[in-house]
Amino acid sequence: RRNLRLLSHDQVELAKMLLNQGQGHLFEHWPEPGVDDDKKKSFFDQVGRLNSSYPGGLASYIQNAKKLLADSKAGQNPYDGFTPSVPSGEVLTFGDENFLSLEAAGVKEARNAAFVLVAGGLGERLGYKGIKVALPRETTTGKCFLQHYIESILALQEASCKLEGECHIKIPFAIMTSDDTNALTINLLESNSYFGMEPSQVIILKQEKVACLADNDARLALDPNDKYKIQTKPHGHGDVHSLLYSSGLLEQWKSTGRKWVLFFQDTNGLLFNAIPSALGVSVTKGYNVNSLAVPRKAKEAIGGITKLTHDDGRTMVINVEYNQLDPLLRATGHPDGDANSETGYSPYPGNINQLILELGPYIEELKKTHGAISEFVNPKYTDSTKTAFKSSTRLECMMQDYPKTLPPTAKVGFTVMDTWLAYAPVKNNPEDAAKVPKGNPFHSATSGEMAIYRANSLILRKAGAQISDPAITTFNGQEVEVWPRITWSPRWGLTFKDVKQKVHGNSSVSQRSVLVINGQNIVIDGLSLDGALIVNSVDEAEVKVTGHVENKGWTIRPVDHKDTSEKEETRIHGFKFEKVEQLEVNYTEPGKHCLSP
Ligand code: UGB
Repeated sequence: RRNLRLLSHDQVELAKMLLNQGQGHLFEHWPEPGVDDDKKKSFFDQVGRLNSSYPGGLASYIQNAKKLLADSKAGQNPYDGFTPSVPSGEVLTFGDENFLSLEAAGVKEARNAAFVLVAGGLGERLGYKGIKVALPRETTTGKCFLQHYIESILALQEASCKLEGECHIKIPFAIMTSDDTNALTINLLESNSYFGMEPSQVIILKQEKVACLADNDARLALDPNDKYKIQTKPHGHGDVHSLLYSSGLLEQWKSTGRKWVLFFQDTNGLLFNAIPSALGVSVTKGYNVNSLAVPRKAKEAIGGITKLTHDDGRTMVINVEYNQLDPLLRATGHPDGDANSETGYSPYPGNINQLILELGPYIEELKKTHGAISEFVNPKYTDSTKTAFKSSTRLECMMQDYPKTLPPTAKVGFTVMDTWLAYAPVKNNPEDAAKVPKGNPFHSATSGEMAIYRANSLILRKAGAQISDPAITTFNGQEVEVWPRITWSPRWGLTFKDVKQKVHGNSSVSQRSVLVINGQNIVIDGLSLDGALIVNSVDEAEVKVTGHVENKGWTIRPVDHKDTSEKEETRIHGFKFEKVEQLEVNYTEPGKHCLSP
């Protein structure tokens, strides 16, 4: 009590709140005033931060925790009373008429969009020391994920504005960071001039961790190494909703005419292949919520999009996380649980956590919840009495749980696309990836990069070019398809229509080839490539690439992930290129040019 004199008025109120919430243990060990006073003040600074960063403050956090911990102790399943069934949604076929028209609708609408990247996770499963968005998306050009995302947004902005004649809209791009990723993300942006984006377009929102819980009474845990500090852990990617809401950004976007908010994760190098058509689906179907999905292999570590019907008649279409889908199915008359159907895939589409929300209804919903979304708790108990935890726990939330609180009138849909086109995350370290059951995706740096080449090769094939079949090679214990290393800048091939206009059917690329297309007005017409070719051009140049290009090219050398003489990025990829011979051409002057060796 005497320590209260050290505190400001607001801090005294926080202390009272903590006492009312049964948190007296946090300061019962405090010595008399005069000892550790600075530490006591900084304790309350931290309490203030924890209080202001949670919707409804720490008192709400503690109340929510008490309820969720009691439910967990009672063994209550959040899906009790719900029966799962396979929902219906849009299933797109790459390259058909419907796909092309949805892409066109999406590009048109992009000028009304805002993008949000959740990049606060450390990526423990990948075991990479740096931030994941700084990893190369592919090592042919070495461009990192963040550069690719920014260039893709800028390409969409440009294409969308062109349709309007002259327009000067800048698509906003928000990035959610955390203490683990914030400084490195800002540094990556600043040291690369924001990869060509205007700095004012980029908004950084840092998520805070939440207080750890020591027991079933939701008593907050003190840091084992510092008795004047509350232990904290990440709350999860669901924080993005409260941050967007409390920062006022959503209202600002609405006032500047934005209509859609597109959320995405840190390491999916194929994602922007899916954005134009998925946004087209949102627009044409009028979806308030549109989740992107891919066919899912049973037990794959991605959630399943599921229709849940409650005994009382309520229904919702929601992601059921992979560890909960199997028990839910078993408990509701599916003895095989999470199993593949005769198609070889789970009947539940796999959530890839790319969400498109319609801004108006999104704001209205968050006003009701003050940005809070459904949470869960996952304590590890010491024994079956469930009275004590092995280590402290905390509440968690996931961004895809946003639709859980929506009224039944909300239009919640999803869009399924081919995995090869839309989804290749980099999440697993080489050892874990090598242990993935045969037939399931590795989700490693190796598979993530190879997926880029496969997608680009298949897109060019669909455009009519002859692309050789892949070789099968093993890197870091993972057997992967190695397609020709074809990459292009987003401005060159934003949509399939763009690619079709720039690639003529009389072109061919051999398996051992490398093709880098870097410039907007490059047309591949009658090219026969067997080696490495890099074409760079300025916008004002119109370049036709034709004729037979043959050279020794680039060879691929396997690198063992344990080989510490190599850079960490190279080790997790499991290979590196040796640039033996290549043809690189740079068109810097306006006008028509022809590369015809
Ligand atoms: N992230 C944050 O920004 N903050 C956090 O506190 C935590 C994460 P993970 P996860 O891709 O297919 C999700 O760890 O959560 C960011 C879906 O839940 O890579 O295990 C982090 O930086 C799952 O349904 O994935 O699984 C990253 O960008 C499925 O869709 C993102 O959140 C799966 O992703 C995801 O974090 C998937």
